[in-house]
Amino acid sequence: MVMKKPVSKLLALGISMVLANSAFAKGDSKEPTLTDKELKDATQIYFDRCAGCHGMLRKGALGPSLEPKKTKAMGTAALEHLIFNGTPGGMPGWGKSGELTKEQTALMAKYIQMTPPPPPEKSMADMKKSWKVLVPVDKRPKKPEGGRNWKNYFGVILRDVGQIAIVDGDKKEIVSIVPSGFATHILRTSKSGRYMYVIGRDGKASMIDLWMKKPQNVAEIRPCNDARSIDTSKFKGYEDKLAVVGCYWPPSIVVLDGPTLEPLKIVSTASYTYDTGEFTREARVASIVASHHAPEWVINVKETGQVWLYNYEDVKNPTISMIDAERYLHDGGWDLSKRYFLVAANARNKVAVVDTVERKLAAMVETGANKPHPGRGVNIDHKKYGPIWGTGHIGANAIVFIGTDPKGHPENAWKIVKTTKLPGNGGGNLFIKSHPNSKYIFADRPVNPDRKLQTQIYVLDKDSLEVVKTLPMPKEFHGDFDIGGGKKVKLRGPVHFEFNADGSEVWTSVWGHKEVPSAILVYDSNTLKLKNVIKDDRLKTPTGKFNVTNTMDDIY
Ligand code: DHE
Repeated sequence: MVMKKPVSKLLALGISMVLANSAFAKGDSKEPTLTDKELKDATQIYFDRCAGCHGMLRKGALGPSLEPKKTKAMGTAALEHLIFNGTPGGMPGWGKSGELTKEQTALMAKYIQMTPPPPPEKSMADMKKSWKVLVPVDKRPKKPEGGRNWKNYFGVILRDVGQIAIVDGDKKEIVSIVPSGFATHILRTSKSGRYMYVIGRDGKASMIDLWMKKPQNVAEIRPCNDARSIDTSKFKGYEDKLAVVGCYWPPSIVVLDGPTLEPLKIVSTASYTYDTGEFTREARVASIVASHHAPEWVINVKETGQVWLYNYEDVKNPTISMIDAERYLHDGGWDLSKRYFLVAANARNKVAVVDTVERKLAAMVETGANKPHPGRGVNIDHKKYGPIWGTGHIGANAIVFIGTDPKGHPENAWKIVKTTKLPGNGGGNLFIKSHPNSKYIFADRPVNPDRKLQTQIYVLDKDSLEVVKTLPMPKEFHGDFDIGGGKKVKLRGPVHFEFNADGSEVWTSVWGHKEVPSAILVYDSNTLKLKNVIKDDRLKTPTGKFNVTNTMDDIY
């Protein structure tokens, strides 16, 4: 069965290149065999749903390795069960959630017992072919048009339809819907906030000009086949000058011209693991942030466990400081002072702390729980503990708070000051967020297997650091939604939080199904009252939301 997905022509090209390289296309006597059509479908599903956690070469990262020697030993029936139902460790139940049919589940159980094909490479010439300046710099507005408060716009990712909704945060209106890459992952802004940079899972980067009356893409390029991160140069003197894409495949850093996205420099991240010294072809770029202290990006290389401080002053001849940290580096955020970057090393249940002033590893904190997943984490200036940063966990019920002020509060620095349990069992938390103007911290739990726990929002008090309230998803989003052909699906529940520019509201997405329009829930960030439900037929599978002011200034 073919998954009905909007596969871009370029993604399709990447997949067909994978197939052309495939060692198993004709079948191996010890491995299950598939028809050409099945193989094409399975390769696509693997890319869409599995590669992010298990790796293109299936050596594992956030999810375990799926190399054939292991999967063959598990057998088709056990694999089908796992893929359909998920695991308490955070793997989604792809069948249970309605994303994969029984037939697709069976197909994937066979596919992952086969030898992974080598994925395609990408040269500067390939990148240039995909580069388009859609609106030249001199044809763009000279000042903001449209009379709206653009610094309170939200870019909302409509994941499965490959679009971005630009929503006016004051008026709660969609200002425009902009096409993006496949299963778009994150947005970041330029330092001035004017441009929103978008990265799709298919590695397509695009930039939206928010000064336009109806914001639209002004440039696009596809520097990779698979990517998760993008950021811009934010240091004084380099504002809005450069952009950088972190590629999962080919594992690399690609530096782009900020205003046009012209590709300027490619640096491979394939390297040696920091601890065992093994060569790792699939050394993927996870999170990237722009340093506030130097013309540098903090680039986290997942599989090797190294943090690279990438100096972009001389674009053609960059200097890179490699800091040994831990595996597998994933997402993270700044501390309150924006000097220290805290990044999850999710295979080792640790948080690595990088000091961007002294340019070295400041600490390694064991969180004591399975798979820290901070998003950007949360910052609080706590009465008792001083400045602290918090993270949730995918695989355990633990929100952990860590002291981040070695000068003012040395007794708490890089130590866990508090671990908070959410009500009910199991982890499944993906994001937590707060704002200096809110009394609360908000946590989601969309990958907990229990339906009730999955669909609640957890509100923690900033003083006690305890859960003081749970907000259930409004009734209208529960129940089964008909998507045609006799098929019904459930919406997954709230995912990811973002505040408006003054911090008085917190927004969360009802993560749904691409056939079903869903909504954004807007709560008062202090009274916790549901103020608005932004509904629109175009709001399909909303996930991450990025407010211009908070993204420009790294407020969380
Ligand atoms: Fe994400 C951030 C990787 C699945 C929504 N995600 C990140 C970052 C990385 C990453 C490396 C940090 C980027 C940065 O700061 O520069 N995410 C991955 C994966 O590899 C993974 C586990 C599997 C995959 O196949 O992609 C994955 N992520 C998801 C989802 O399933 C989510 C919930 C919905 C979706 O888009 O598919 C999701 N990830 C997000 C969001 C952020 C993010 C909203 C940014 C958080 C923020 O507040 O900044």
